[in-house]
Amino acid sequence: MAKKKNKVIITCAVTGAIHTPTMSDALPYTYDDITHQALEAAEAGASILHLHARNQKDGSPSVDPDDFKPFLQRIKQSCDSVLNISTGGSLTMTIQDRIKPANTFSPEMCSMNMGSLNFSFHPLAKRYDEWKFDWEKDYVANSDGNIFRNTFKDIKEAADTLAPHNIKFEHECYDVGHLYNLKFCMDIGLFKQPIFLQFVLGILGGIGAEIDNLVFMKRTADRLFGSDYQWSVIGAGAAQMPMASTASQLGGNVRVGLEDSLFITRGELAKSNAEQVRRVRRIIEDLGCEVATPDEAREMLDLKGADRVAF
Ligand code: KMH
Ligand code: ZN
Repeated sequence: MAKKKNKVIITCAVTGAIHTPTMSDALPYTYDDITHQALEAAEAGASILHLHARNQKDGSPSVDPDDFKPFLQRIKQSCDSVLNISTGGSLTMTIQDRIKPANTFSPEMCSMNMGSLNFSFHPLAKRYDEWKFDWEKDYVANSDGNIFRNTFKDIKEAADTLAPHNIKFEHECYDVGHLYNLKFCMDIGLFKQPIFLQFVLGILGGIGAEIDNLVFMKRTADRLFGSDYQWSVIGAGAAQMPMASTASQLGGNVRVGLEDSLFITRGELAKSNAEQVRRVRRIIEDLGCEVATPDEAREMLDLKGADRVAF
């Protein structure tokens, strides 16, 4: 998997399952808004769109394929970006439900979470006195009791179920141990090179968003996987732009989007996903790199092609 010199792939994760509608009016949850914001992000330079679905009426996370279909088709018809379907769902869902959308739509890419962890955002609950929807407060406040479950058995079930689709996995690694989990899974034949790693830094329960930790993850991956892999970074919350800037200078790719940070700068909510994409693009270009087009991303990640999806 060749890294094109100086080319950086921007992934935009449009809505996710961490944040809730009360936290930002910009967080999309209707089919229309997810479509609109995904297309704007693509236009701004996101060559990969990482997509979750939500319930239309109240914005709660959904893994119902019927909640993906309307926006997958519309986004595909109107832009060339690679569509990446989450298999993360939300923290309380089973792996069987979480993989249904990818198994139904056979996208070019989907996420693959490489280990279990405490995954909490309960401190956010204190910031709000009133909530737009009934489900939000408990969802956020009770996340201190959540384990994001991705056992070896879960990973094998996801890998075996999705194997016929030739999907490129975004291997989400929230700590160094997850890289060893991935290596083990490769050794038993679940995943093959060339792989695409997403280092996730700054989730409460995972490794902290510090440059030392990013370098540690990268050096560990170099030892485990050699040179035939691509990597990208998510810095959660306030770490989003600092981690992205650093990654672009270390030869990596970047992920932004309202899934992982609602802000454009400290204390200021982003108006849209596209605003974050434009900001990171400007940083990347100012630092002397170029943003990869969707076709360049397809070549860099060795993807099957947009004509081989099922939507
Ligand atoms: N929001 C990320 C830290 C997934 O979609 O599979 C986790 C995530 C999981 O993106
Ligand atoms: Zn996600």
